[in-house]
Amino acid sequence: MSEPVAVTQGRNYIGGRWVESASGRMLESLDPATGEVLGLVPDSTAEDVDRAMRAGADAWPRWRATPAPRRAEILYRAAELLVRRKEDLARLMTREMGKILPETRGDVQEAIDMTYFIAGEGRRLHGYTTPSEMPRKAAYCLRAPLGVVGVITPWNFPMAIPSWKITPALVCGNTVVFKPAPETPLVAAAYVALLEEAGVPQGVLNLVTGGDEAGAALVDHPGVALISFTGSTEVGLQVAARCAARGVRVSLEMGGKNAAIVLDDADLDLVADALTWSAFGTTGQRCTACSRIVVTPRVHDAVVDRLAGRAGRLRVGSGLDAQTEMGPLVSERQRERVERYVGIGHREGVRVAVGGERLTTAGFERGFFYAPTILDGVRPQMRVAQEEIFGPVVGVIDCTSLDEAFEIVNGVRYGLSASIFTRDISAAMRAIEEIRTGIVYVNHGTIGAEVHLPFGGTRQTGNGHREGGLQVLDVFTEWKSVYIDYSGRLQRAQIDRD
Ligand code: UN1
Repeated sequence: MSEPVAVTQGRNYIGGRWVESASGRMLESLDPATGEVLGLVPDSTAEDVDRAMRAGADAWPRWRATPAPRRAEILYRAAELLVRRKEDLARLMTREMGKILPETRGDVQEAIDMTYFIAGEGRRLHGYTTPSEMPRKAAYCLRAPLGVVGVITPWNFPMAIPSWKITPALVCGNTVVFKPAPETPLVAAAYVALLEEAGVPQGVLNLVTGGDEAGAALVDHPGVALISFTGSTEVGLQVAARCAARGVRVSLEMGGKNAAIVLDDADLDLVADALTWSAFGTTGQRCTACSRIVVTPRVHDAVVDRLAGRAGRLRVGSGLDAQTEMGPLVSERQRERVERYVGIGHREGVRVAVGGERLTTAGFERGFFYAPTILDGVRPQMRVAQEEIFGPVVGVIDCTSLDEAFEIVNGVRYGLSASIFTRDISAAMRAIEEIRTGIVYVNHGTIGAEVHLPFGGTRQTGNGHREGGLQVLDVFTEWKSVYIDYSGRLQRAQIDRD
């Protein structure tokens, strides 16, 4: 038996205490499979955010002075607690977010992987030494923390994505104010409670739940050193503009419109497995989800038939049921968005190969279910081929050459992930070269990034930063270059050359 999850409902966590919102206003957290209310959490205001920011600022000097290997010890303990509580956390996550249990276990596992990986940085955090151009002068550079950082996360990976941001922020010596998505505050609270139990000192990590008001107050707070944001491109660009106006650093992970190319020589059984998972895993609510399949005419019908067969047979239902293969959308709002896009597709002249409707059969009445949907006859410039839908909808687009396929894949404003299915090594190598996304897969779908490689995208998927990998350290630290002159005289760089 695993231990019970220490979920703290209905409170913010500020300065080491679980406290009410100053306003007393609350938000509901719903189970998307049943519509049932799971909890009430503070709908925080600017005042709550300000308290959390002050707590973070007060805690910073001590945390910054704590040696990084000691900071990392707390993270190792957190990883061990995550391992022990994995099943309970996954169940809570399935209830609050809707995705099926194997996937919520994967989400917790991703947090475990990230926490172990980044805790290792406590004994590395490498800078480098390098010769100076002058004699008797030492030169090296090191990483310095930023201060109090603001972390704003989405609901689709309620534990993995917070861990991608919070664990590197902490190991690097920053303090954190964490504002999770309003759809998944209970998982966020459970995660923060676990970090508290692991020994994160008071004020080093603060949680404020809420919606737009809390998010805006964090972005606009004069004390915030960095905003690390994952969410929609629309909101992310506003965050970036507000931060730019004050010269605040910002790291953005935003939308995707990920494509898979299927060539004539592809293994079509593998394609069916991989793309069913990529398009309908997490009910299509991944920023890496496959939402365009670019096919050659010879395999077009075979790909559509196989995928439509698989999609039509997917068992849709509560994520807690072991038989279920696809859960609900996270909210009625997301379901309406999917419906709107399928309507747009109809007007643009696509053919619905399978799905294209809400599921309202017995047992589905109150949940936010939608059928796995394949749109055929999609053309590259259609809105359904250009805009992120974030649901279980994938469009099939024809191409007649490899170059045209690359043009289609690259012809969107996003650049997160892409894949190619082929046995031809030259075609695969050309895809790696020509596709302008942050992640490229060969003979694999578009989802499934691992924590120790950089994660992020080009163009409007991001702003050049990467999470995961060692690259994430560049988000949460500032480089400091150090020169120590022990010659005992003035040596002018670039001028005194003899
Ligand atoms: C996201 O959808 O925001 O590569 C993250 C993947 C997962 C992470 C997705 N490891 O699909």
